Amino acid sequence: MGHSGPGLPAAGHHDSPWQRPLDLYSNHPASLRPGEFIVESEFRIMRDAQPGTVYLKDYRQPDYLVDSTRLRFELEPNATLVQSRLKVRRNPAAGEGLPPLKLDGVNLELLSVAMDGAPLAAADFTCHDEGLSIPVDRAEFTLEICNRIDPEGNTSLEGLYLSNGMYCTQCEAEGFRKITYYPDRPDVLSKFTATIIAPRDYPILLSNGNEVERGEIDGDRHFVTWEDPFAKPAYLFALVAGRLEKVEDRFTTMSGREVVLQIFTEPKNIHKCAHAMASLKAAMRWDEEVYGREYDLDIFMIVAVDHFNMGAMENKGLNIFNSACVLASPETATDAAFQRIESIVAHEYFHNWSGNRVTCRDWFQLSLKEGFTVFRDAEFSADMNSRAVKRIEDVSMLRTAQFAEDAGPMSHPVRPDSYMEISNFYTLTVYEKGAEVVRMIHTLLGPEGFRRGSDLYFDRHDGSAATCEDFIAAMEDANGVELQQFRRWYSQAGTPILEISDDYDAKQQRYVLTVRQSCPPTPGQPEKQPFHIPLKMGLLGADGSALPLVAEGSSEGEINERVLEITEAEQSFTFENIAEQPLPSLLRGFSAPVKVRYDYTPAQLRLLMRADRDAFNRWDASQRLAFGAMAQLQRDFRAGIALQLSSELVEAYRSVLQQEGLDPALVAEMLTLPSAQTLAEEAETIDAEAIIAARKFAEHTLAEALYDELLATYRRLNHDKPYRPVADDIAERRLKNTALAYLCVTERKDALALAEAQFVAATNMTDSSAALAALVNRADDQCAEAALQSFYERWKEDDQVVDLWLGLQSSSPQRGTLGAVRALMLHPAFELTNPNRVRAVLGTFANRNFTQFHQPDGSGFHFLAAQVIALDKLNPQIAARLVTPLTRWKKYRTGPREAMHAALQSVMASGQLSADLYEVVSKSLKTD
Ligand code: B3K
Ligand code: ZN
Repeated sequence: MGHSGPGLPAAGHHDSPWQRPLDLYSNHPASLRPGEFIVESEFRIMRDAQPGTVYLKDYRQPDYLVDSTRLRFELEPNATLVQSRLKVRRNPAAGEGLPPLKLDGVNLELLSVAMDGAPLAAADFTCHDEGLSIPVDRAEFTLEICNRIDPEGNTSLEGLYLSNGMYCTQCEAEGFRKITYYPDRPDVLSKFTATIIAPRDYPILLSNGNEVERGEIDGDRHFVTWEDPFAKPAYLFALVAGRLEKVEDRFTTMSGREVVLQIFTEPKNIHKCAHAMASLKAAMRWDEEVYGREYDLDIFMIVAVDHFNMGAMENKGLNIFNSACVLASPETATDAAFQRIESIVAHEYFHNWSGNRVTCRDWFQLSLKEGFTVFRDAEFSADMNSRAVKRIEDVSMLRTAQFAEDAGPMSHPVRPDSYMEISNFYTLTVYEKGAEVVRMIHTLLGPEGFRRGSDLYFDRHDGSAATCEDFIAAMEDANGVELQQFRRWYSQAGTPILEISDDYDAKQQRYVLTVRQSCPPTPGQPEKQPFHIPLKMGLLGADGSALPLVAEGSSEGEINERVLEITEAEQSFTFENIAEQPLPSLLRGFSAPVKVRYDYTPAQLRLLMRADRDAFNRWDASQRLAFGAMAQLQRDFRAGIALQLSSELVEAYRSVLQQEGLDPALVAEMLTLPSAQTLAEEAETIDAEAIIAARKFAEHTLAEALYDELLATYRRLNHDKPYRPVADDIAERRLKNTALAYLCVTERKDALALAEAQFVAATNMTDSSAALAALVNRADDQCAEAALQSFYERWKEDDQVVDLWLGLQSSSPQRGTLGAVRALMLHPAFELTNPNRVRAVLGTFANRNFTQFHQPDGSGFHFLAAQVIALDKLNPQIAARLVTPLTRWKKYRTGPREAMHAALQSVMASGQLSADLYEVVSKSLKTD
């Protein structure tokens, strides 16, 4: 029995296009083929030449608002019919007159357009490559559009597409225009209703908000209608249809409302949802406790999909996740995966307030939601796990990858002022540096002040689209402070450098710290104004004790940590009553995203490593010590001098292993040498060969010198505890496996036997994959080969483990040769259309296999270029990301520099590039 409900077809008796079933459309007077519409020549010219640039300074309010959006989908793999009915209204704030209505639309087959029920003829409007322009003669009207799309042919994974037979969407930033014609911009907020019609063998049909109706159609199809009571921009729209199973739980909010929580996956993965569910509940509670934010719908859904361009997406009430960021079981997921899931589930959930309830006015404001939400998820993870270790992980990543981005050709401020393709600006700068900027506000205002500011921000802007400026203004107004200079963090790109010197006057017992700040030029910004920088610091006495700090003229009582506010290009701070020559502990907790230059001696660094009360700075001292030693090794390598590792470093590492009572995860971090990528970022000119030689030598020397201590550590921690992904146990496993990796570097039989034994006995993926990695990274590879094979045989049905298996090989300096990587691409498990596979094989090779990617003949660079060219035809977003390592060519020493440049040029010369790839490559090739 057919069913007729709101917005649903009932056998073709209705005359508005909205309700007309598919077959009637082909006879509709307005159902013309897209080619029959007039094509605006300027758009064609633009597309064939190069993509245009969008500027923040050109922002204008939308001419029209959309009060409600009704959507109706008839799902078919190659011909999905999309009907929309929009209640449109002239935006009174946008000016006089009735300009044409401009709707975005890409790769759509237009079937019909009607205004207030009257079909428009082809001559009544303009249709071009990027959308529609419709003349308007009234201030309010209903617009009905019908178009067709091809989800199966959509490999860009943006818009509506198919992943393993499941329909899903990704609309941020500009994917909704690949679904239907719409004002696809975040400052147009509308109430959405969506009806999904699908064959009955797609039992699960989901969209945002609450389910309001469901029924059968024509015997073999069914429909579900969803209504989202919260107005939202189109980028938060989502649709899912598939053969899925779910796990369900409940959460009672702080005001006592009950919320249903559901996680949907393919049936084979349904046993892997418990951790994501627990993380979700913890995040919901945390946001209530720390920010006073409560969930607002009756249902919250998460869906895991295999083909996804990034980690996850915060669509209102219906988060869509990359499977790798939601599915976990102890047998198949590493500790790192458990922690990643916890933080991404939280991140997407937190967006419900920082992103959805308060959204962004335009995409230049992306950091408004992303920087803030990363800060929120980082604090959540710090509260759930070890705060110091979380901070170390985040800062390592920032220093390695974000600092490199800030110094490269794509460098941009946290709030960019122009872009060609917004997808290229989902960057470490917008996310991670943006989070550091929010953290600095937190440091400057203190937790209570920050909370006052966030409360005001949410109150003021709830239900609307805001700017970074609004965020700072709320922080200022709630606290009666002024952050004028601080705003430069949003507008100036580049990593500031603090050069710090000091002077101690023993007679006066006075200590003076002098700070000079500068910031290197970045594209389009040759000169920078001084930043407002919170510099958290303390002073240590010779025995490591914390010295009391009294600032000149201060009436404060005794404290031993201060936040100095740096605002000038050069500034001095005087401390009185300092009884002995102090050792400064600077930028504690990494209180600002800057580089600190201070001439520490190795002995001073060892004191900081041992005694600083700030755990982050203890680790940072270990890094500085290692940087110094590694820089010396690189110089010696180039000078042809026999390499010798500083005994300071060896002894410092030994003390770390011997010191009692330290958090094992912190010990593991302190024992880990800076990665080749981190060394590359630190270098003035990158000498890949020298970095590889220095790192290898240092690792071997440390492993040999500390063998006994490492072995003792390994034995102490290698116990049979049932697996739990909790901070203390994760910390122990991390140190144990760090020790194992070092032991195996020696290639001693005993060490390899330990790895083999662990590989065989492991009952969790952390220990199993760590043992496999230790084996794979050895020179003699017979045993490694056997281990790899048995691992694959055991796990070949599990996508997440197969990704791990691929990544282990392509990151291996021994086994991940170019030939091996090519072979992995021919493996049946590899798919160029699956971003997780591409990341596991190609991303890992180019970003984490420094040795093989940087082969002196340049073969790695040309290989990457060829893959990028192929990928651009399928998935431009992934192609534009994958090319990143080549964009750093200017920083390399001659030889690799020219080879990387040539590889990049070959990408440019390969034909018509996507806007995504064109932007990255053209900006990188610029020589200014
Ligand atoms: N907001 C999404 C990112 C969308 C990326 C589009 N290219 C995930 C997140 O940051 O939560
Ligand atoms: Zn986000």
